[in-house]
Amino acid sequence: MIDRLQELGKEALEEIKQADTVKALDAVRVKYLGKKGPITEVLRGMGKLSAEERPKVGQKANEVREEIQQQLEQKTEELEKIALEEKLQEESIDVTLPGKEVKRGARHPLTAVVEEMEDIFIGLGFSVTEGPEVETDYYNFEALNLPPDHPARDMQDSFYVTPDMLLRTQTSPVQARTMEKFKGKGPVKIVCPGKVYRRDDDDATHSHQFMQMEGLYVDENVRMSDLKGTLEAFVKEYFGPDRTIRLRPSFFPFTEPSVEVDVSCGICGGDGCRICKHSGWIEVLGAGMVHPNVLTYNGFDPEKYSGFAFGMGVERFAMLKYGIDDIRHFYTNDIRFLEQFKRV
Ligand code: 2NL
Repeated sequence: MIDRLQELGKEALEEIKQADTVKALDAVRVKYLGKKGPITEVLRGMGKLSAEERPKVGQKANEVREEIQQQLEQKTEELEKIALEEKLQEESIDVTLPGKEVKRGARHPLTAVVEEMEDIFIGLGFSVTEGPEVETDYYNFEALNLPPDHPARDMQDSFYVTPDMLLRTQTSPVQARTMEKFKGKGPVKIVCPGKVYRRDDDDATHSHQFMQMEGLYVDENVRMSDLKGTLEAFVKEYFGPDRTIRLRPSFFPFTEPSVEVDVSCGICGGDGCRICKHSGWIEVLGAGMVHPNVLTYNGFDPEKYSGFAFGMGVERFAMLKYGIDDIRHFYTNDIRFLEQFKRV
């Protein structure tokens, strides 16, 4: 019996050695130390032994059992340690790895320029007002002193939606609507940015859809000098304090008198270069004193009120500031073009 126990012990230790999971070890435990295991069975058969043999076999059985128990514990500890290490290895994070790049978007350059222009005019006391892009003939033309037979109303020059509705050709209808809303009581001091549409063939300097920003100031005693001071302040803020403006006589149906506004060339400082066509000046916008007919049409008494108005192309201002040579860049949306304005 002692030999049998010795053998069982050997077998058990060998199986413990082979076991490579906690589960396998458990199976070994049940197999050798369980109630139906061989050692229990040997102990059960001890009744048949002589009084002399009994304690010897009992002692051996205990020894073997203790040995197995101890080996099981040790091996369990070992396996648990290996399992923990594997788990730690698996879950380890290399904090020195570079992070994943997060692609950031950016404002479209025209949005950025419109917002910068708005900020400047807000600083000068203007409010920002927007309105519909599909307009009636009345607000787009008639309210602005363009009678039905005026050449600017030629069907060939505008996108008509119905005989009476068209895509606005300038943002002035927003100003006309605002004046109407004010019911003849000033002051009205607004800038109106937005998309406008003209039936032009697209090229480097023309686009059938472009952005405009118009301004309107109607109050008692608004003078030409107010217009000049406002535009000069705007240009210095937008292009830089070294730049100046000059006004030249011009004509628009909605203003009288009307002016064309030039800004001094930022490349040559006024000496003359290729950019300013050797004149030292660059034409940037049109303006004038609001025509009395326009005041009357929109409910303001021209005897009591006067006003100035101006209109400028946003693309032109953006092109001059950032050295862009083709208006189509704003609308083809090549990512290589747009990415250059991430910090603007
Ligand atoms: C340009 C410059 C201009 C206006 C727009 C305007 C608006 C109202 C009354 C009077 Cl409600 N004028 N806008 C004035 C002068 C010039 O635009 O180059 N346009 C083709």
